[in-house]
Amino acid sequence: MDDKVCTYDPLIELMAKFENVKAVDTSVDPFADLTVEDALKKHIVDGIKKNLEHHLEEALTKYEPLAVINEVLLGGMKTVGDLFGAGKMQLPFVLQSAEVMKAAVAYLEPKMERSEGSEKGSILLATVAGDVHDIGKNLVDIILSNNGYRVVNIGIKQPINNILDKAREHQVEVIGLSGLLVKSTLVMRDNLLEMNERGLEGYPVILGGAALTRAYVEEDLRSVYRGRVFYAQDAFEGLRLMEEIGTDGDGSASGELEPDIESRRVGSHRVGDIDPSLYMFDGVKSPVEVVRHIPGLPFYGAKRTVKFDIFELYKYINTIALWRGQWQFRKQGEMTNPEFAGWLEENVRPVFERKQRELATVLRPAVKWGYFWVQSSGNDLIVYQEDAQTERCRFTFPRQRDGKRLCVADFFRPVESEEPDVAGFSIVTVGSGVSELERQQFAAGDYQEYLFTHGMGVETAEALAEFWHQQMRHELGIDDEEPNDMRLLFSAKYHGARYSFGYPACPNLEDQRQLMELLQPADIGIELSEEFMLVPEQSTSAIIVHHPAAKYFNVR
Ligand code: B1M
Repeated sequence: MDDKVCTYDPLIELMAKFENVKAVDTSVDPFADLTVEDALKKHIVDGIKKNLEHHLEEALTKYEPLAVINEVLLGGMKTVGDLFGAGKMQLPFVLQSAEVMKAAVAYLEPKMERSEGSEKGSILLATVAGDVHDIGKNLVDIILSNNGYRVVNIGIKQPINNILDKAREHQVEVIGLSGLLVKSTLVMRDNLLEMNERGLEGYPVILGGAALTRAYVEEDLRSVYRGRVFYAQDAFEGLRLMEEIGTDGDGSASGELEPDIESRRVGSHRVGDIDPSLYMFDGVKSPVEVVRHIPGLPFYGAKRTVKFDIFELYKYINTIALWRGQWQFRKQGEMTNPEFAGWLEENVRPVFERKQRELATVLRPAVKWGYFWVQSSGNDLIVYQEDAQTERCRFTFPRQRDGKRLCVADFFRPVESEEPDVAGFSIVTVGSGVSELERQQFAAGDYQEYLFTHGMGVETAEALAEFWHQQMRHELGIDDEEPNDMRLLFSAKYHGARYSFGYPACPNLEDQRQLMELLQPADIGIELSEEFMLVPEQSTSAIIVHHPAAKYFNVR
């Protein structure tokens, strides 16, 4: 090609480059022409900290500091709540508004008279005994404390004695309990019984967390507790309930009155129990065929690795789970699906890329994994010593009562076959640094970053488990069905399956103890708490099953 000839129009090329760049006129003050009240509301609703103090000072020439909070700023937070409720505002932006609210209150507080109580009400928040889940309760804290409530957040794994002591010490009006584990639903029930016992039913109680159902709380638990007990599906329902309790409303979603305790049924919505009869083998197995070709044992016992290219791992992050699940970016208004996908790419991918860089040295991926000789017997999986004969430990899995009557044990050769089978186990962590950073960001009031960091920790742990499961399929030689699309990988469209203890096909969390014995993960810094939770928090474990028919299923 003659390099003196220009084959394109430089002006058109230049214009194309700037096609999507919007000109921002930085000389325009977004607060110009607004009254001070509207300016402050705009700070809150749009999450803008710049010039906040200037507008607060201006407001202080007109109002007492407490009135600035109650009459102006909280109005802004109310708009935020309404927008969120109407699906017009995303959680990360709600948190940004809460950050501005916190900064404004911190600025005004020293200027208030000591006697000026600015609280609309007060609540103690705790995650119940045995449960380590923090973020749900902390989101409730952020929303309530930045909407004028005094929140005493006493943290995770809280026994009822401590909850009640702290409630009395801090003179709170309401007790809020959170928990994500199935067991926590029973702990909450026990806590309510204990409160009855001690004659403390004067405390209204709000319960939240993924393992609960509205029916369990509003029917079963209401029949147990002599006081008032409410279910909050999310932080904003918690806020609404606090408002209703404060005005002496009954707080129930349906507006019904205090339940007639005697007439309530108990038991139909119990979510905490695992029926022991599901673990008993009645001789009827599922129609899963005995697998003919068993993979060779790659090695017997456990190995560790800490060598990872973190940016390679990031490729295994399920962006749907992170962006929509953890970060809670939701479709706004009339957006079509393709428009939303485009919006996410434009607005959320840059955050994702920034967090990848920021957390590259904070996340410390480490894996322990191994292979063992096994055989099944009824609902049991027997794990053998290296001689493939001496029993080392045994897992008992539940069996579906109806339908296919599936049970994890059926995916392995039975003792009668006289040939040993192979099972894999894995345990992965991204370390404790990310949880430490989260705690700092939460304490500093960097709420949006807190949510982003937490989500990255969670989904990198999950990505590591997914990535390592793929390595194990290679190692086992069962990589004949590897999907060429990440979305199919995330839907488990491959040969075999990865079951985590505590999930529906193997719900017994206590089985973590035997897995720990097999893998000995102390050398990658993982320990098991008394309540069978993994420490560090962002860790996950699994049994790896090579049977081609192994897929996820529920046992009820
Ligand atoms: Co796992 N996990 N996990 N996990 N995990 C759950 C909790 C589980 C319920 C999933 C399931 O079975 N479907 C299950 C527990 C079941 C059980 O008890 N048997 C489970 C399990 C089993 C496990 C492991 C044991 C699996 C294993 O490795 N063998 C393991 C344990 C980890 C450990 O011990 N450290 C594990 C690991 C993990 C990951 C690391 C991969 C990851 C992160 C965990 C973490 O954050 N520490 C993870 C995830 C992401 C989940 C699910 C899918 C999502 C949790 C979450 O981040 N929610 C979860 C299933 C689920 O919740 N659907 C599950 C987002 C959070 C903001 O919501 O806390 O619910 P949430 O709070 C909400 C509302 O609930 C409400 O408002 C909040 C904000 O809107 N709310 C309140 C909460 N408290 C409230 C209080 C109120 C009012 C509202 O007033 C007082």
